[in-house]
Parts: sequence; C-alpha cells; structure tokens
Amino acid sequence: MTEVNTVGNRIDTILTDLLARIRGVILDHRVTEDEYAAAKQYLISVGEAGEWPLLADVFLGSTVERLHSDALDVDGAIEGPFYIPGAPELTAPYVMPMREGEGGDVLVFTGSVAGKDGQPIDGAEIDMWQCDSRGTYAGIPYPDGRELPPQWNLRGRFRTDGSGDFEVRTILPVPYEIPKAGPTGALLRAAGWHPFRPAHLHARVSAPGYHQLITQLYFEGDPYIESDIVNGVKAPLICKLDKRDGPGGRAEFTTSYDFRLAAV
Ligand code: MBD
Ligand code: FE
Repeated sequence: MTEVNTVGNRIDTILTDLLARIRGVILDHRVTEDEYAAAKQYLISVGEAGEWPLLADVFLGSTVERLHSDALDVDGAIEGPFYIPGAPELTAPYVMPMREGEGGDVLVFTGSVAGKDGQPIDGAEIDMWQCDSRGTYAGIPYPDGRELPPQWNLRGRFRTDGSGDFEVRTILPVPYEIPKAGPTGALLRAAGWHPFRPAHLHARVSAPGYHQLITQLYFEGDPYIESDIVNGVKAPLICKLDKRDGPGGRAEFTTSYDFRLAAV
C-alpha cells in the first residue's frame, strides 16, 4: 500500500490551504472542463517523461530555498535538479574534469570559505557542478539526442587551503536553456516564456561545525540575470568577470567569490 512521507506532519493544514487556493484560481479564471482535462493530461505527461524534479525546481524550488537561506542568514540558492553526489575529488592545482579541447572560454575561479564571523575555514569542501559551453550537464539524460559529455564532466570536489582560500580552473558556463524537448519546455513555449537561466556555477560548500551551503554564482552583464526562468538570482551572488591574457596568450576570464557559512 502506498504511504505518503508525512515529514513535517502538516499534511492536513497545508493541503487544506493548497486546495483552497487552487479552487480559488479555478473560480477566478472560470477554468473550463476542457482546460481541466488538458491540465490533467499535461500532469500525466510530466510524470511519464520523468520531468517532475525539473518542473518542480523550475517553478517552486527557489521559493522553498529562500525561506531556508533567510532562516540561516546565508546567500544560498536553489540546488536545482542536476546535482549528482560523488563527483571526483580533485588534487591541487585544481582543474575541473573536462574533455580534451573542451569548448568555451577558460575561467579561473578563486575565492575563500569562511564562517559568517569571517573566520577562514581550512579544508572546507566545495562540490561544484556546471554545464558546458553548449549548456549540457554531464550525467543527465537529455531527450533531444544531443551529444552527452562524459559522466563527471565539469563536476568536481576540491578543498580550501590553510588560509581558507581556493583556486580552480574551469570553463565559463553559458546561459542555460531548460531542456525543451519534454513537457517542461512545452509548457514554457505554450505560455510564451523563454526557457533560459543566466549562466551559473553550482556549489555545495561544507565544513565540520557549519551548515552546508548550497548556492549558485552568476555573472554581471548576463542577459538573463533579470529574467531567470527559475527566479533563482540574488544580488550578492552576481560575480564580476575580468578578462586577462592566460598561458600562450589565450584570453581567460577570472572571477572571485567568498563563501560564508553559518555555524551549527
Ligand atoms: C538548472 O540548471 C538549474 O540550475 C535549475 C535551478 C533548474 C533547472 C535547470
Ligand atoms: Fe543549473
């Protein structure tokens, strides 16, 4: 027999309010029988495509996350549907796992991890993941037949040094287009909304004695900063990009961010 996970024990309270609000929308907009039937069919298709995690994170994740971050007074951001635990542990000097000749601009990302009191944290773990220069995450099934990167491409774990600092080389992520081939993309199209998120790096930052920080970093000037389809951008998470000449005269970008963790 199926049982519901009653974590929080508020099913009665929340379900009562949720149903009241949905009924209110139906009444306010005079939803028709046909629209109701189409909505049910749509919900079925989301399940069949395995897109519930994506759809939920696109529309609701950032709201849940906001409450969590505000309670801890940290600059967190939505985890999103594409985190995969167990990424390779890198050895210094840190370079994110990538293919020979990985496309895109080089990004040198430096920064630090400290407590909110400014106390640097030695050996904090940063578990970072991002899309490649074509906007594809490794290890995720895309139904549109695109070429998939190797399993751990642009996913890796590394640590701060004795001063709480880190430096990692990677490539600059690009604005991310939510997978369009399935029901989530179809809904955005039907509503006339663009499917983009601004370019972002994802990170889970952890250290003993601190709450794990799950966040994302964005880049100044990104065309989708103001219209992120998942509503996940917060001003303190927007980083400045600088351009410099790297090895062999190849241009590379640099950016910096200081993660601040809440003590337990
Ligand atoms: C993503 O890459 C993402 O970060 C979020 C939050 C939702 C969908 C795709
Ligand atoms: Fe993402």
